Amino acid sequence: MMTLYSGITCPFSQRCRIVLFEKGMDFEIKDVDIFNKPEDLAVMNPYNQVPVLVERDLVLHESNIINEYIDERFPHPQLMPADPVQRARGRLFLYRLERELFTHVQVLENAASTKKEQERAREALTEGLTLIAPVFTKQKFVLGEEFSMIDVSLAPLLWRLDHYGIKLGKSAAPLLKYAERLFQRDAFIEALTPAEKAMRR
Ligand SMILES: N[C@@H](CCC(=O)N[C@@H](CS)C(=O)NCC(=O)O)C(=O)O
Repeated sequence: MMTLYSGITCPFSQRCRIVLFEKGMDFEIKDVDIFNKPEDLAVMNPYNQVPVLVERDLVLHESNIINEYIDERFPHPQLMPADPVQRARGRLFLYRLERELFTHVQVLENAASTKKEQERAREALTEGLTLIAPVFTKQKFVLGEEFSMIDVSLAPLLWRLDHYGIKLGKSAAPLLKYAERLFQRDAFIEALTPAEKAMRR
């Protein structure tokens, strides 16, 4: 059985919880308090961060790498596109999400960030999200009409917009509609921790 070490408010851990629930197989989630980390976390992950996935002698860290492994190990429903060209495009999207959006999420999640750094991160996220919003006037999900791993990776940020103090303008309405579609999925709802539920009323 797979065990996921997961932070109860960690957006990266939330990605892995969503995938585990989408797959509907047996797994165990161990909640980690990131302000009081268990000693063995640093043994499992050299960066001493959650999420970490353990399955027998396999120990993985990095949310997107964990998720691709779960997707290949339990192929139904498949979350990375089956076609190699689309799959490559999907990986590029995942890379760009990290580089252009989630680097700023890291700043907002880091208790040591200054107010100025946080403000800059909010501005960059507002700009980045507003830029991708028009995509959702034409299609239901990031890659087209099918829900995929890229939607999984983006969802935890969209869930936290109010929590992070990010207010998007009218032109981002298609993105917010898309977000509601993600939030209604059974696996998304099941994967929420009580602390995450409290982020949105
Ligand atoms: N790139 C990593 C980021 C993981 C991450 O930033 N985890 C945070 C919690 S959201 C953490 O464990 N922070 C504790 C620390 O860095 O000391 C991933 O995608 O899994």
